[in-house]
Amino acid sequence: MTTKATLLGLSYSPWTIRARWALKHHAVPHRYREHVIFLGEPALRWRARRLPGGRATVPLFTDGPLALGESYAIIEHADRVGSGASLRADEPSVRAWAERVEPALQEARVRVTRQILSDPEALTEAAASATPRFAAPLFRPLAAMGARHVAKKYEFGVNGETASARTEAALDALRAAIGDGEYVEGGFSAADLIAASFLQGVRPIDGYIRLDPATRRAWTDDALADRYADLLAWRDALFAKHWPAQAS
Ligand SMILES: N[C@@H](CCC(=O)N[C@@H](CS)C(=O)NCC(=O)O)C(=O)O
Repeated sequence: MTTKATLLGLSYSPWTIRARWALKHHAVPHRYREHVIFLGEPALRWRARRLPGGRATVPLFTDGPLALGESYAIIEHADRVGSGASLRADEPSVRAWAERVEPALQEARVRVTRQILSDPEALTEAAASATPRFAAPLFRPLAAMGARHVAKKYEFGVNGETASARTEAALDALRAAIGDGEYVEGGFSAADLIAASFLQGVRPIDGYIRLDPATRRAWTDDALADRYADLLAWRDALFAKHWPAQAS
């Protein structure tokens, strides 16, 4: 591949999954690079230096002078320049889903970060993203610094009651929108990418996106997974039908 376009992301994270899905769906040439939380922050800031203000986050798509630091902007870009059926990212009813699930994603971030901090195995797995596997247990303190870095960056405490009311509200809205149908907004659209990737925070998808066991546990909420098993089944079917198989 000769393209210089790059998507920097966290492969298991909902925001990255939806952006990556859109790029793949539209066959937008790019290479994918995995971000390393905390240690990768200086490189992320450097890549994001052209973005106006705010936090440097992933997914981050860069292509020459173009830098897109919001997952929805990446979806819109893919919809504009790519090939294949439109994801209707410019339709207000489709776009609204990004805002609808955002408070729930914030809840997931808090829950997952606290969970990882409290689980030595999950910390070992996080450390393994930056060190050789055999040495990873020694680097748990570094992984814990990474988790605390996330808490500080996104302004929440590492202790306390974990809320799920916003997640439940988003899940109920999603259930009502899908009803007996196949898609969130009529036909396959960016709303489905957003909804399916949001469900990572209930129970991560199996078989498409690699996740180590303790990290998978941290992302799983068993009570919600039981209550919203219908949505997880919907998500699994959507991945089976629409997740593009080609590598990148
Ligand atoms: N509004 C942003 C939110 C992205 C976001 O929250 N990214 C987080 C989770 S993937 C992140 O970059 N975390 C790692 C870090 O900040 O180092 C978007 O839609 O792209």
